[in-house]
Amino acid sequence: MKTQVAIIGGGPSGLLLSQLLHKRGIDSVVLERKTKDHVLGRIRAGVLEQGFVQLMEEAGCADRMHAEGFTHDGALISYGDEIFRVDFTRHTGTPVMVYGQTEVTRDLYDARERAGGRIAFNVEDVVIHGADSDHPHVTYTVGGEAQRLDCDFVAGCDGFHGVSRQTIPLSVRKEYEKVYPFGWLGILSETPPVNHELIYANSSRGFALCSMRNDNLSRYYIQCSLSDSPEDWTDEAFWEELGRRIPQEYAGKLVTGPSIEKSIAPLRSFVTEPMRWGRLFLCGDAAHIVPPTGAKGLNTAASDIHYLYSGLRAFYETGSETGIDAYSARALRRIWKAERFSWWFSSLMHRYPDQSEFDLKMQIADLEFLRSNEAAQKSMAENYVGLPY
Ligand code: RFL
Ligand code: PHB
Repeated sequence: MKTQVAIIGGGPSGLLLSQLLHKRGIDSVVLERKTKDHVLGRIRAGVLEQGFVQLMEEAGCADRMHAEGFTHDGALISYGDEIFRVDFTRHTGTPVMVYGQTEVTRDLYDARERAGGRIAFNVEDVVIHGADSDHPHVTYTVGGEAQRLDCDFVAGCDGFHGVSRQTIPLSVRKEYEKVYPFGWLGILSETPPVNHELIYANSSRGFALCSMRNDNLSRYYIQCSLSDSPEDWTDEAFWEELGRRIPQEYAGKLVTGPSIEKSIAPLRSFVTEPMRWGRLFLCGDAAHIVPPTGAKGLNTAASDIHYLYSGLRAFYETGSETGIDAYSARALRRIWKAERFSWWFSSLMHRYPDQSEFDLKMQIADLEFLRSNEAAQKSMAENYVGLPY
């Protein structure tokens, strides 16, 4: 088989790139290790930046998002007995969009299928060959049968555990990592959200987040120990703990119900450099991870796709390699800022097992400053709604 761009990974990064390229007449093939249902079963991101929304518009996939998604102008932050609101729209002129990653991915799959896009599911043993040559190719198996895909470029959109990053030799690749000493236990429940905006809570019992997908679908998280497993937490225990961590006026309004999904995510900051090796480009979680506190994971994946798509478009339309040559540096400049914001917001909101009394005072002082200072809120709002591409 032959294509212009071989895309490893059929998550949101790979599908968005494939659809954007298609709109410009550039052919791609997506290779996905799992089934479509498996990809759609992952409950992940919920908050999308305006830049992401615009890319979905450009991809021709934003109609349902605009009809069913929710525009949020701000979010609440609580600590101790204090609660305050950061108004994103007042500070930046830009709201965020609350629309689940599952729905984004479904819309992208629908668009690729309508356009007759080639997506292979259940692919195994993916190997990228000749990434540092002008004629790379990818080999893989489907149902035990060996396949070969010849291409001009390879986009590694295969997430943190994929093969693309590992293809870049260790002599070229440098990795930066911070692992946090706690995880997030998340549940999805068919209950009305406790508030119409998100609540990020720093309590003496640990972090909690009240989020949502729609008027009758709530997403809640609590900081948990890394040794916990979802089975350790009954729904009752989860609701009780959540109620203890959020301000009383909201705890009293919590509508509880059975969870329809329950999972634990570890928290990690991770960046690999460079994001390009020859004709292989890394995008999204394949290249970088942020702790979910700032809602930046999928959004940084989207900015990578924007830079790569622009570079590939220029290459195919004019022959210019300037965009693809600049890809890694441009993407990383924005990623490190999102890494900083996610690290800062995580540090601000969680209780650390080894936190000294001094550390705690610093955290409270930082929260006090944010609560009372317009410039600090503006800075937070600018980062939360997304820095410019
Ligand atoms: P994905 O989604 O991991 O997709 C990669 C795809 O590649 C496939 N794959 C392979 N395919 C072929 N061959 C191989 N060898 C392969 N290896 C892997 C996988 O099966 C998969 O389908 O990466 P992508 O596309 O880069 O997307 C990244 C996002 O999924 C991720 O950054 C976000 O979900 C992070 N995230 C959030 N991001 C936000 O912007 N806003 C949020 O509100 C937000 N909340 C979250 C989050 C992530 C969370 N978890 C569980 C980590 C909340 C949580 C709890
Ligand atoms: C979510 O709704 O899943 C969500 C929202 C905000 C975050 C992280 C996750 O910071």
